[in-house]
Amino acid sequence: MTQHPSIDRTQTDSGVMQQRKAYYDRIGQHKLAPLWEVLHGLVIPQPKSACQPALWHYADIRDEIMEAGRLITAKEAERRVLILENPGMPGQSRITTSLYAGLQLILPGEVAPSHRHTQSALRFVVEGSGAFTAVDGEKTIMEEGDFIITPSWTWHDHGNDSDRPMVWMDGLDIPLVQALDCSFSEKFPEDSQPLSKPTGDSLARYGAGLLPVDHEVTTPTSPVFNYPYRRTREALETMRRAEQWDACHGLKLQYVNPATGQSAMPTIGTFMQLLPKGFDGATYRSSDATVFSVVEGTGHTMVGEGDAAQRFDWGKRDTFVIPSWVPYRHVAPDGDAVVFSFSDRPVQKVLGLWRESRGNR
Ligand code: 1HN
Repeated sequence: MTQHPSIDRTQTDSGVMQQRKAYYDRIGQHKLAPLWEVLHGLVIPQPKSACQPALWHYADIRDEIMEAGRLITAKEAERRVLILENPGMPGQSRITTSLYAGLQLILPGEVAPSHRHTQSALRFVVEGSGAFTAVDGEKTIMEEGDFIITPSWTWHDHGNDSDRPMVWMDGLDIPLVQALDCSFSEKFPEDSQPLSKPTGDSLARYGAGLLPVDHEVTTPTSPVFNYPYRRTREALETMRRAEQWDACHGLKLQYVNPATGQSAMPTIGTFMQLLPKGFDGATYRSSDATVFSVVEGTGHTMVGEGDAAQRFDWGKRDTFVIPSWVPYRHVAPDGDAVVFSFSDRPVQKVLGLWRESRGNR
């Protein structure tokens, strides 16, 4: 077999390497680079993420959250939030590769001033009762376990007229929007936006299994912006009687936009699941890294496989994150557990990228 002299193996390898290096330097001057040096890192056989599994016990961090309340006001901070930073991506303000999460504190009497941005946000109430958020001219009072949406480019401000601190988890598509270079934002001229709708209007109008007769879908985000936990919990409690348990998820529901049947938010999928007492889940993995927030009960999640497996023991108000394609299984030995979660699944699905697998496949 004849070979091109320049890649003749009889030449010393180091000679070839030197020639290649010189070549790479030369083409670099033309803003060119050799794909063959990077191809195997670009197109890998399965996800290998910088995102690491991580767990935040609320009891370990609550004092530090409250300390932030003594060090800076919500108004000065604009948003007084401790970022839940993935330990595999320090300094990058992200909990997964595509999503941001943080814990926001709002004290009695405080206001977080009105602004809007292209990033979509969710709030998941972790502690407290009676604080409010206003979105697009409507106020909603928030309770533990409520899932609230701030759609892209809607004015939003928060306040706390209750007599207790409120802490919620923020989930935003910041890294996703950053990757697309389409962050826009602006401040509202006053702290609070004017209210144009009665409290509860959206839930009544769009969240009662009905829609206004002439409703037209103009945005991908759900017109319901507070999904009260009371209703979600009741759905799970009624459905459990059917005893149709999923081997991996127990009883898991997804929040939907009632006007489209799609996910409630276009970029973030949101879920609530019930793990009944004694649940010993089968192994599961999916390509959407997922953030979990425990609403009720205790349990543990086995993360990873073999010697690398970790056990995350969790209880009420704890947060944990499972990276893309890392196998895990949930266990709830001591009682019922209810767990909220979110991920970029809707984005992966619309792009035809999403995958899941069950068991040890
Ligand atoms: C934001 O607007 C909020 O409105 C919370 O409460 C967290 C993190 C980054 C950028 C904007 C909020 C945020 C945020």
